[in-house]
Amino acid sequence: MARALREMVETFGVGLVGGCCGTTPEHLAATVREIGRRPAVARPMKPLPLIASMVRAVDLHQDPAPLIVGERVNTLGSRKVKRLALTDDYDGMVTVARGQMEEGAHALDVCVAMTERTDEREMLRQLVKKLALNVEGPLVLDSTEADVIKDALEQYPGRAIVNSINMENGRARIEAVMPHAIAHGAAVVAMTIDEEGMAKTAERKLAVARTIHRIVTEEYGLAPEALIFDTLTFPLSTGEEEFVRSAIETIEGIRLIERELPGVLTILGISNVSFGLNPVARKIVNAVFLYHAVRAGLDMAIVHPSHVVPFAEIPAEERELAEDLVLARRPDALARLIAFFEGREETNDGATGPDPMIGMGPAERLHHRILHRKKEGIEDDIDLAVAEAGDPVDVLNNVLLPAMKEVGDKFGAGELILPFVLQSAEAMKKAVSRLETYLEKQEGVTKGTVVLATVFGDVHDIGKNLVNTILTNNGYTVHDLGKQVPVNRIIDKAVETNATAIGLSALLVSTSKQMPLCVQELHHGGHRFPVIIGGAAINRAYAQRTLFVDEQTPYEPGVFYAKDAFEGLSLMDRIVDATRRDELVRTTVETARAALGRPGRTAFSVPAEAAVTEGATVRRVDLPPPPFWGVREMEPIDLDDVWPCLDLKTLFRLHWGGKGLKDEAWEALQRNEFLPRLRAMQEAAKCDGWLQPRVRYGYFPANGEGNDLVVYSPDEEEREIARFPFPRQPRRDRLCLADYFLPVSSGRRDVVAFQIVTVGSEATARTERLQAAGEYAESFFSHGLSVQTAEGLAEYAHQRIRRELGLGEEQGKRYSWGYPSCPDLSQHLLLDRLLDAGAIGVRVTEGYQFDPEQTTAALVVHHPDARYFALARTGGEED
Ligand code: THG
Repeated sequence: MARALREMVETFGVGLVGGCCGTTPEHLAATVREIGRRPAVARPMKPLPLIASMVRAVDLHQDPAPLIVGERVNTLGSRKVKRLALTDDYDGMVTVARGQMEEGAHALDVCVAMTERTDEREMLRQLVKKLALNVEGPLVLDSTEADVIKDALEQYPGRAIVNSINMENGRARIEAVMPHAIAHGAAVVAMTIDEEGMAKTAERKLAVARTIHRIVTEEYGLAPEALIFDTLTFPLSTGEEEFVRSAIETIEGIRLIERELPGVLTILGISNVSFGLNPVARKIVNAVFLYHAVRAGLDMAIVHPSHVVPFAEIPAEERELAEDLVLARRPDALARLIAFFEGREETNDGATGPDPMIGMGPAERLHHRILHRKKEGIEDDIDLAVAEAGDPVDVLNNVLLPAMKEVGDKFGAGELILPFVLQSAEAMKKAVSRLETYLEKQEGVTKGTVVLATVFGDVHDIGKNLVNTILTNNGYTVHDLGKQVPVNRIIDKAVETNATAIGLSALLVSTSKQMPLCVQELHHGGHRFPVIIGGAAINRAYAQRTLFVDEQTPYEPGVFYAKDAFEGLSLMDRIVDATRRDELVRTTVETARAALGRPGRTAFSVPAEAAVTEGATVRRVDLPPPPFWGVREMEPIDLDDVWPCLDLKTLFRLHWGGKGLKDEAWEALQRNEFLPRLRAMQEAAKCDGWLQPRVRYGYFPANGEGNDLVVYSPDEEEREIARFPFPRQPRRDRLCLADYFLPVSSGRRDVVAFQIVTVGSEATARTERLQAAGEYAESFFSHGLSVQTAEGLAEYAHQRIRRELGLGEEQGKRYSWGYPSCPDLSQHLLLDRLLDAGAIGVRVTEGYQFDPEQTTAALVVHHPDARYFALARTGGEED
């Protein structure tokens, strides 16, 4: 026996021998005699390109390539998985993982990152544990956090792939992640990103790959066979010039890396290439991209396995369209592809996972539905919950209001964006409406009554509508008087309804002056309504000044500032409670006194500059000949021509509430929520005509005179018909818009263009209808799109004017009223006179705003030196 062992040691390099149960000391003594002590034989070890789960090893070199990595067990890549993860439904995620394996995945990418949660580390550990026991395929651990990767590796009983490292912050990520990868013998995905961002060209991708290769193989001793490069790709759906060739560069990058760095592997997230396209088009584009990437040497692909269409099965025409796009073979490839697939529906896809509400009682389900914005079926749960609790008021106070409070808290913490809050409010409204059928005979279920209005002269009410939505759905009775409401109507309504408080909103500095006016009126009339104010032009300091009806006397019931709808709600909750209200009034007055009492803190003071009339001389330039003199309406405008001018970033971030998000969460929000919604709304707008783009514009003879732009009649060049005084910078370059026009003294008339664009009043009407119908989110989205479409239309008109004047890229700046160089909104009246805004259904309000709200006007300056400037800032003056 001992001799046999020696043979094993000598011929096969066994490093350790011994005995356990059944062996005796004699046997071990014989073994020691036979073998003795000898140094362990170093065995030649060739690292194999294999990964493994607990039960299965998988060759990274699949034949045929590629190795399929299932993409869907990813909270950033699947709505369903995110839902499951948010409710800690690990079994649900295991089911998705099994499905991916059944559909043909060799391995699974696993990611549980979410902005809604902070426990990614624990979640991934849990999920990895479950998956290891329930799914045969090896795992790709996808996280940006080193400690998340560390715990997952420790949990995993196989050889995993770490996804991923990069050089976005130099060596930091490598240094954070590599020690764990090495300790656990994992393979590593390295993305070709460095401090300059995602490498765009094949050469740059190779260069970044070389650097990473050197560091991880030489310094950390990673085998090239365990190093998998991801050459990353950008979506082709943007059509942006900069990215037209990105798929080609990605494919070329694979070819270069496979050639230049022997032994390493390559991987790609295929679906990225087709984000933003319709699902049918996506499948085809993905398939074509995958085909070409594999031909270039791609080893592994992250995909939705059942969505992979064999290249040979794609109809020739579709293949051609997709190849045109992927291989950048023609400039109109994107448009042709979109047109071809427009309206094509998926046959059947995406079964819905297990319902997270299984096993919940009615109260718990109500909470879940409100938090997760699921209004379908909420009425049945109200019926059940009322039956269970016996008292509808209980259901309101103990179930619905706490759920809405949680929504508000999450919004406050930046975990929810506004449209989602509105969808929760929609669910809430449906629940409350049902609840009201039980409440008919009960008195006093309202927490209080609020009279709400946007002040006189102001046409903006999206913010006020939000306040209405939140208060209504938190148990208050709201009388919403709409926009442009005069002070006396507000007060009359408050008296009539015996209001608990008055809420006032204003967007503009000019109209916000209605607020102190209202407070003065209330004070002199001896009224007792607390006032809450808010809106874009309002801040806490303004509210503090508004609180005081004269130097010493505060308006006794109080004036309070609410920065958003939820602060308004929290104020109301204190106002309806007598003790908390006294405390609130007292501290508000004290704070205001302290703030206003401090010297030099009159927050509204604009430094009084002596009027400056002289600027630097502006060089003379050739005058562009206008195509006509006077005013015209642009021929009927097709919305499809306006969409390319839409500023999506402003729409999504500012108007649709996405500004709090970044990175993956922001990307996911765009592709999962905003882009599909935008496309649907654009289609709808074209069909039912709720956006009606109209433009009036004109060219006039004009001159500068001091700080004034003087406009002359197109028919009689001698007759002055309008004069626009503009402010001049008091310091620095002393710029003033009037300078960009030939002076009167030159004896020649210059030319100025004016434009006014609107998308019509139906947009406003639609927003209001939706709001009234409780479709809060849709109303909010509609409003945002209509405002931004008006901006896009302004850009469209502007481009047209520049073209007609024959101006180059950088020439022909557009100035709208309300901006620093052109601040005086009352000049809208002059513009109205010049262009006859009424001809396209626009009028100017008493506050000098346009009605309908989705209207904007501008003047266009052809002078090549014209630039945007601010007035009194001390730093850089570019606006
Ligand atoms: N490289 C590496 N890792 C990656 C990526 C990569 N991990 C994540 C991602 N990119 C790959 N995973 C996905 C997952 C899903 C989708 C795309 C890429 C996807 N999801 C649908 C969508 O957003 O339209 C799903 C919608 C839904 O069901 O909710 O397309 O590039 N190393």
